[in-house]
Amino acid sequence: MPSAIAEIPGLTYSPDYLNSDEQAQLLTLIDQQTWLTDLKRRVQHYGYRYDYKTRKVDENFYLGPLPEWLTPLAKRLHTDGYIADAPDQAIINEYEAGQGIARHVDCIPCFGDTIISLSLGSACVMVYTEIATQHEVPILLTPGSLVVMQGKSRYDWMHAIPARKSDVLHGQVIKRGRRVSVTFRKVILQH
Ligand SMILES: O=C(O)CCC(=O)C(=O)O
Repeated sequence: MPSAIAEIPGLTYSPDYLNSDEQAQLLTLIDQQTWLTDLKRRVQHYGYRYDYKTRKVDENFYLGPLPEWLTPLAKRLHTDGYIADAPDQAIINEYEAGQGIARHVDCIPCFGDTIISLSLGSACVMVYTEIATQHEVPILLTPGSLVVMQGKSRYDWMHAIPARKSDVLHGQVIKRGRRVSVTFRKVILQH
């Protein structure tokens, strides 16, 4: 395990979860769907719509089951033991070079204890920040990899993708291209 990952309790990183053919097929399917354009970056929401204004999901935002083309992957993550319940929500984010996502903890009352992000396209650095200490740890996410947030990494650390065109890691400049991520979650409904 690279030492940076060991600094973040509860974080698992699995490179090459999807092989290059699987990555290309999934990216083609994603690009055949409709992108939402209300944010700076384009997104697609499945299962439940996430409301960026109220920062939550509830039963009124149910869109239907995950689409047929995404369901096998959601099930595979579950049967491979990455998540206790099969995910029922996915957000696909597209980042052109220079785009990012502000640091955040995924909605605690809305989503279960496991958040899984699959990377496609370009590599990028995700920066984890421990809330209590503001200690930052950059983690390189390569195409086909999974990053799984559970425990402290899910609840006590924020994650962000700085909006920049390249990342510098261990003195090496890594240029960014278009990255597409698929983040899987299990929704918790409040009653
Ligand atoms: O792009 C990613 O890997 C992470 C996306 C994310 O943090 C989110 O959708 O909340």
